[in-house]
Amino acid sequence: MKLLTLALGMTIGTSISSAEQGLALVAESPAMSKLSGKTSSGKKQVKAKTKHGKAPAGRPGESAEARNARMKWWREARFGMFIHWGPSVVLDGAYKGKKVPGFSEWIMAKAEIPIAEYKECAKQFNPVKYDPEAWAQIAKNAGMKYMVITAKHHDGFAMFDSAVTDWDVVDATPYGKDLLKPLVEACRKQDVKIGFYYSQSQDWCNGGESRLKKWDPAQKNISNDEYLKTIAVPQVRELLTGYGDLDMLWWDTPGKMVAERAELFNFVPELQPSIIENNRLQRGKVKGDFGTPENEIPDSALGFDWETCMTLNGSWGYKSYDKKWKSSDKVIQNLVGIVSMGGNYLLNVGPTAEGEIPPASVKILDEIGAWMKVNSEAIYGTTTSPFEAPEWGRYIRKGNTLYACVSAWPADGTLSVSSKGFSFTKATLLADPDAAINLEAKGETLTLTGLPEKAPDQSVTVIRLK
Ligand code: H79
Repeated sequence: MKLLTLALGMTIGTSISSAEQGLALVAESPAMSKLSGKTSSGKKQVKAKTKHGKAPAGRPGESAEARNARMKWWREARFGMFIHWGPSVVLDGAYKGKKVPGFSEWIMAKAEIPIAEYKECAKQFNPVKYDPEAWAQIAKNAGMKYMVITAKHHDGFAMFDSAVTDWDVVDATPYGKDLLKPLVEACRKQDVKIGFYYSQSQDWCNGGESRLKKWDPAQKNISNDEYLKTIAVPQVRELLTGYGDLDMLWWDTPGKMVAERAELFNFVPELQPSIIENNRLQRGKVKGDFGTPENEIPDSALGFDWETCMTLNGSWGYKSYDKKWKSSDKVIQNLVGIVSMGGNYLLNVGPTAEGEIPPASVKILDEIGAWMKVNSEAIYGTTTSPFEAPEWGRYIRKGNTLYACVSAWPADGTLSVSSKGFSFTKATLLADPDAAINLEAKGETLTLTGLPEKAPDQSVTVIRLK
């Protein structure tokens, strides 16, 4: 399976020289780890040929001022939780006794399961342990400011009570209750922003598009256009009218969504004036508010709003035997790398059929949360810096403050920091604010000395320069 087409375009161990570029701290996918090299600092360093296209156009006719106001919370938030959940998790990544490689939410297509058979999953989808308050708490503890949950994935199953199909949680499962409503309420209560993922074109059970060739005659009953009109459009309307003000709509996948088809969803901003949409509604990824690198980190700022979404192991949906968890250190380094390039990080969890976020995921998120409790001022509301990424880590800026985010701690207690345009008088270790650090300015460089021998934080140690 080819996880990332992008990995093919990478060169190995190249150093990145132009301003505002950072090291691409990439997700460890099989495809990438094969190609990625090590730098002298021991970190993986990959120069990825990115294909993030042009800036999403935003909303037609919207002023820059209005767009900035609408994007404000999202640009400050920087870190969110993605939740992939649905009846496919019942299969736990296996069909007829055989493991099916790849993303577990793709199992129906990969194993070519007939609709009638796949629908049996829903009869066993009974998440009695579902505790949306606890989920919102887990996200909040990790320092995540928003959440995006699959309202409908490519299998077409609606996680809400849809009037246009029985292929939904209320009609097709023993659980019988809307799964989205209590999560929206829990998020609002805990001040976590909430958005819905909606697969608007691909739909393997209701007759929508399929990226892989259709495998069941029952899928061919209606055309794509009829599908959009009878299922996708009314369902998006249900989502935008049944849950109060939503913060985001996360479209996926734009394959056959030519302009005329995307226009069917022009009612979205009319119904929800402040909602933020990603760039995956329309083919060519021209519409929307932000770009969406998937399981991949660009190697430089993109010049527009963007968000990397990423799995914590190798699957979006739950798969008990996928134990390739990224370490919390890696995830923290990813977060810092992304934020240093002006992006957001949407990190995925895949709850079980019973309704629990896997303990292994919670453990990683707790560790990230511990780091965030000390260092989050270098994450929220920050921007890119004017400097290229140094050997030892990343720069992140907030006004006149520069955060030196150090992942390769200097053995000699000395660190060279770019300082052109700033006038720093104080350096503070966020993890140890009372530690004395000496500053010596020389030209466009600041030298910090007297740093502790051991890194206060093994993932990323943040030094605030004011
Ligand atoms: O929801 C997650 C994925 O299921 C979804 N987007 C993220 C957020 C996604 N849909 N399509 N894709 C990702 C890319 C398609 C990958 C594919 Fe394949 C390559 C489809 C067929 C070949 C991987 C391998 C998935 C199935 C087989």
